[in-house]
Amino acid sequence: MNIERYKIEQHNRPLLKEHQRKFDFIAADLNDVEALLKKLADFQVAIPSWALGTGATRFGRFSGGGEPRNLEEKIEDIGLLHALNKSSGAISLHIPWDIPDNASHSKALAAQYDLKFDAMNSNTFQDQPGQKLSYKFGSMQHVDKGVRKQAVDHNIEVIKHGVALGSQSLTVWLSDGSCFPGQLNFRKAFQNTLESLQEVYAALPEQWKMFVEYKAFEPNFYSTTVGDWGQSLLYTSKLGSKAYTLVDLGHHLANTNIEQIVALLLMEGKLGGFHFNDSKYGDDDLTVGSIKPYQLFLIFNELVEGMDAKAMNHATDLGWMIDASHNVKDPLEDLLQSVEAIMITYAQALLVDRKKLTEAQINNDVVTAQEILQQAFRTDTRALVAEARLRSGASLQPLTFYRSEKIRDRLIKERGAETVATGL
Ligand SMILES: [Mn+2]
Repeated sequence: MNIERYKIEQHNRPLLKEHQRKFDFIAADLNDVEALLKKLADFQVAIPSWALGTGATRFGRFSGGGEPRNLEEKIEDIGLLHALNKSSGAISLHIPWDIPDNASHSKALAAQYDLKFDAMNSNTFQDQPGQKLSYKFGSMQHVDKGVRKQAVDHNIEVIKHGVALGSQSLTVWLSDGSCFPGQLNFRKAFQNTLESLQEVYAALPEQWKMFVEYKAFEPNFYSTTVGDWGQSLLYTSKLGSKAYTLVDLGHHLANTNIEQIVALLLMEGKLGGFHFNDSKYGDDDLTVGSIKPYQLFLIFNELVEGMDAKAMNHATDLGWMIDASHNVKDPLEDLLQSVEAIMITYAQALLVDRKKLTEAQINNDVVTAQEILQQAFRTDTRALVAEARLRSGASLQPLTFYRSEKIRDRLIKERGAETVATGL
């Protein structure tokens, strides 16, 4: 479904006056509002192909209808989001759920919607129909060399699909681990995994990056072979300069200080990418910013500080992606909310008075340090984000537009009420 530009302009028109008032109010307090707006406009968050359908728990799945039936429709859905917010200009594919029939066709379709192919994601956490060997007891860690080879070959295959689409990174998330004490020899599991990752690493094209994502638990509940940022950093350090650690917000134990992890990985030049979501208990995959917005702000604060310290480009030097699942919301509405939450928080982090914060830190002025952070966090940056969107030709209120245009109803009409997107 295409969203015509004039429709967006038509929708924006009656909202302009109110928006201008709010924007002028916040802009009056800012030093270089143009530079800030440019950073916001440049910042793009990749949408994963598996977030476009209604996800599920092991208890059930309640589809909302109109889900994309194939890769083309997934690209269309992300194109739709991008037309509304101009901040979702990338798609992250999962193999084998999204094997393109015709890569050049998919690439051309994505380009039509101004979308790039972000990181490719491999899958050795499930057995696929017809697969020779099982991943029941792990993939890259497996005691059987044949299983490890199958997992390596799959990842190399994923790289090939990525090359054809113009992607430049591979994300490896392994569910490898053990459910019971004694099941694994930890050292051997690590060494097998490292050896497997090295074989994949050797197949990376020149410009490519490899992201090693960690997760504390689930589906294994006793040990995970890439279980935390220390283990991921160990692998990526041994692998080489094209290997980076990927942080998924939901993959930590409760109350982990993720912002500190981010700061240190950036310091080491080993933070590669980010998966956004939110959670209350574990890997809940809830809408970004819906549960712990202050934590998200503190993380963004470290991201901005750490990237600026290394003169990194905020928009392009790290891979930004949403990794979420939707049980009760329309996935597209949820993704609009998630992207909005990311942009609002990024804008807040850009407002932190770094000079004053450094002074406060040097003077051990704990109260002032807290005041500075919370001053930025409590600033309503929505008008800044909306202004950046407006200037990029997007909607002032993407969610309102989505609803008033009855986009889900139109998708159901077009695709049917019973469609189920591939994925989890
Ligand atoms: Mn993830």
